[in-house]
Amino acid sequence: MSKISINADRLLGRLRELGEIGRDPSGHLTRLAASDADKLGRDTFIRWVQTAGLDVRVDRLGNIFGIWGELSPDRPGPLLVGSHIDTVIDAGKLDGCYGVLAGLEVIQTLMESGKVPDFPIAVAAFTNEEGVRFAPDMMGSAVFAGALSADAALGAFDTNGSTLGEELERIGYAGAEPVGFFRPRAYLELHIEQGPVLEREGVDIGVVEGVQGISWQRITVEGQANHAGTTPMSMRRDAGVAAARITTFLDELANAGAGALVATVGCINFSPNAVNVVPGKVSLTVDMRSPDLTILKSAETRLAGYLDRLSGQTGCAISSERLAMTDPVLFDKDLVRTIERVAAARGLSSRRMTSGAGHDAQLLADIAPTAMIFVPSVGGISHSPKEHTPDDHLVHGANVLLETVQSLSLA
Ligand code: HGY
Ligand code: MN
Ligand code: MN
Repeated sequence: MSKISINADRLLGRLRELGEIGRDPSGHLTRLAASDADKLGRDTFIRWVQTAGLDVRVDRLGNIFGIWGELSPDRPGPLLVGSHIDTVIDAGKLDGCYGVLAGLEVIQTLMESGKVPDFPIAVAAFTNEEGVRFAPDMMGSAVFAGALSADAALGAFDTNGSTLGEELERIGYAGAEPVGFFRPRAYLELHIEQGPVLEREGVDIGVVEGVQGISWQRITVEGQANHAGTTPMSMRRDAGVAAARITTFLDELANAGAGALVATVGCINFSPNAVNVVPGKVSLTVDMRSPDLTILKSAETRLAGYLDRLSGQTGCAISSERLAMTDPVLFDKDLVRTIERVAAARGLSSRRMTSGAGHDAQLLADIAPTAMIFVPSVGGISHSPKEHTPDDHLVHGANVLLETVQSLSLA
């Protein structure tokens, strides 16, 4: 198979251009799912997909697909590449976007090479991977893979009381295609590592064998709002104190897990949130993860037991609502080996690893042979404007995706 390479300037230019869409006046980048900024990002991606000559299809969840070749109900589906273009708050410009734009670049490069694959190849931008505005995360891919009903997803509320379905209608991305209108023959996702391993070890490519499990909860603590000066400590039911103890409990639980468990409280809201009022109510979110489902479930049980005890100690009513639970997955062994072989053939060092971050691939793995390719993250930083990967690494990763797709689709 002759060696071809992607058009690096085109990919890097598009990453920069998409990375400027959704910046606020202070320069923070935020494109939450189904927001106006997300619409602008989607419109830009579709413009590039159309320019490349692909057939654009959008499903009911707003998942966008650019397809090269004819889908046929009586033949296996397309080889699918992709990721997501929605972001967290004050985000970097690579998380998700790199996999979508490199996927488009790979297809465009193959089209320009004059090679004709044995079957269709498609690129996907899945809706609401981050789950910041509408829970759970990986929502578009979960519905596409049949792990979540379209009605449940479209009925998810954001904090303003809007549903995802209403917002997709509003931005013009409530697509005509039924969810799951095709089944991919395989799925490959290129992504930044978002962790410190590859950089620390000086390795070019992460060959991802699987993704750890994710448990999200929203915990509500109800105490009693009261005067911060006159109320004796013995009479207080301070929801803020209970929330602080939950946060430190989780930190101690994770640190006792010797790396097999991670946990954080990412959001916390006090009510009435006034300097001179004992907080009457606190709402907080819990994100726990482990590659071992037994450890993750045990952590959930330990937390539930702690909340019961804490309620008795503080006199606060404490309730918990599950926001997301995605099991750990292992990827397709043959695909993993192919990626490893391609990296070596391109003179790149690689190492096998498990993803600490959740990805659409975690859901696609249920319906198709799936694997992921990582490139290093500087300082292991992501979900931050400091997120960065040097251009040469971005190009290496895209060429590994290209050659992996070639080896799967061109005899
Ligand atoms: O939360 C995650 O791991 C992913 O970035 N959605
Ligand atoms: Mn991502
Ligand atoms: Mn992310």
